[in-house]
Amino acid sequence: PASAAALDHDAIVIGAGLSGMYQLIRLRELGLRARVFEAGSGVGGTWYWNRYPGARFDSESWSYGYSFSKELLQDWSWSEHFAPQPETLRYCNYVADKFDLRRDIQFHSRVASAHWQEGDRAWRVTLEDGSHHTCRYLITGIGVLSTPTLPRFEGIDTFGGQSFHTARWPHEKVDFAGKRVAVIGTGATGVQTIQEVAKTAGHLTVFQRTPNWCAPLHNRPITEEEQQRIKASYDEIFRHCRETFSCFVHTPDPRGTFEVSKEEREAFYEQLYASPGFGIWVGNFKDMLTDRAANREISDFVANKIRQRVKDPTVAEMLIPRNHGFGTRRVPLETRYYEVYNQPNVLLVDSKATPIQRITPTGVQTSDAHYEFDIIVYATGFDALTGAFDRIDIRGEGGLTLREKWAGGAQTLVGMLVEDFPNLFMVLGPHTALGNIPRSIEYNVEWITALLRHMQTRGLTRAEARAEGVTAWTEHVKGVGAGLLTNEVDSWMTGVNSNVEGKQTRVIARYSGSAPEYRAWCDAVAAGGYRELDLA
Ligand code: NA7
Repeated sequence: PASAAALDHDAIVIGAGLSGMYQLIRLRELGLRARVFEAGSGVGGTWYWNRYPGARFDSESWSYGYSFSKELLQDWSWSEHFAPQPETLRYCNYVADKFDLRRDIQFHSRVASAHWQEGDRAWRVTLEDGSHHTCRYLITGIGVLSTPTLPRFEGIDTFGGQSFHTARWPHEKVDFAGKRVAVIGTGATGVQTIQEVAKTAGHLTVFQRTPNWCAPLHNRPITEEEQQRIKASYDEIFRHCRETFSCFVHTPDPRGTFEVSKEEREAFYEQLYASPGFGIWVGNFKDMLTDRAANREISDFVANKIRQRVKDPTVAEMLIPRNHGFGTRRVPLETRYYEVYNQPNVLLVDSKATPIQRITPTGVQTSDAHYEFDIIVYATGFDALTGAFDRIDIRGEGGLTLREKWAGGAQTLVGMLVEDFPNLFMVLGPHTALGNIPRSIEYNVEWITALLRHMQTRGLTRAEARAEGVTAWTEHVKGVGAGLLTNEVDSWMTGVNSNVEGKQTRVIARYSGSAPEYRAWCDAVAAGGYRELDLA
């Protein structure tokens, strides 16, 4: 192998979002020379790119920030229970400054390829500008929802007005006042965008292909007294998050839906509907996402809420999902979203009944009408989970590409390593536990760091997942997803994206077990001395 001195860096990290920034901090602690390559002009990842109007947390702010530094936790004060994107981006910049991260981050640097050189035991990383950089370890922090996808509409490039994908929003403010605006897409992003744009747009047309089950966010400012309480209880907050299913502050109710009377059930649903955050999704009766009849109960409850909130009964029915139950897709959290459809300047178009046929120089042509617009917003989502990996030419042993390796579905060891791709470590790779993302990121980074430390102390420089380890892990991932209604529905969580070649059918795209279960597996690998890996 090449000596460390012969390599440009000990480690290269791709991405300066929450994953990359924290990984950099930990690599420095190991005394490794690390370089972070970031495509954007600043840190923040998701919070750097997603500048669309209304972008904000659906996780409680005080459960979302990094937990690794007590000082940081005391220094930083979130202003709202669910902070808006500009504040989160400020937070990311604050972290970068506080830990002096920028000197190891190279911005405007998109990684084009990464090729493993077995002889050197090194990765050769090439940026889009053609420059090459070698390193022993390659760590990806490229996100699970970071590769935006546009619809494959004919004429999409011919539109004469302004058009934006929500995740490629300009840094300058976009003015909607008096404009005729289209929003295409009604996922979590579309919902946040629509409720904000509707405040100022001259006229707003929403193109909805599939309605989603939304629930109230109930955001509000954090009072001074709450701030003090939050800062005094961070240890407890994060301990609690570690124990919950998906690291949110909410815990499922231990009761089954039909163990309680109809009246009690209704009262519980009402209470959840009136409470902030994801409680109604991840703090509901324990069988909500596994028992069809239980799922029907909560779906009927939310459907009635929509009927109460939307004045025009026809529009209300259009907004109620028919083909999937409540919570089986990501639940968009909203603030007066349904009331938007009571505004005289807002029109809801059913894009399933009357599909968009093409984009014209002046607007949108559907199967039955032409709509004229000044601005088109594409809230059409991402090539999720594997999309960011597919955009980089990653080649492991013998020149095998990661795309080829994963052609039949992603296969990993604990979502962080891939057989035939030595010294490649993925923070939030496919099949890692997701949920409240920074909690998952911190765990992944710490696990990878512990592995590197283990190798360092033994003079080892090569780590590769073993086939048996990958098989056992993949079987586990398949097993934990069985019986979950979420996995019977098309969404990014099941690997479906109508705009991406080869992503038309459902696969086991993500880990759907609990975070504690996930960590137990990973911890066992470490405690057992990494027997699922070949270390040399
Ligand atoms: P999502 O949840 O994937 O939503 C994308 C939306 O765009 C969804 O309503 C899609 O309808 C719609 N869409 C996508 N392509 C088209 C075309 N070609 N025509 C019409 N409508 C289309 O992405 P988000 O950005 O909202 O959220 C992603 C995650 O980011 C979210 O879960 C959060 O955790 C953060 P469809 O439902 O496919 O019929």
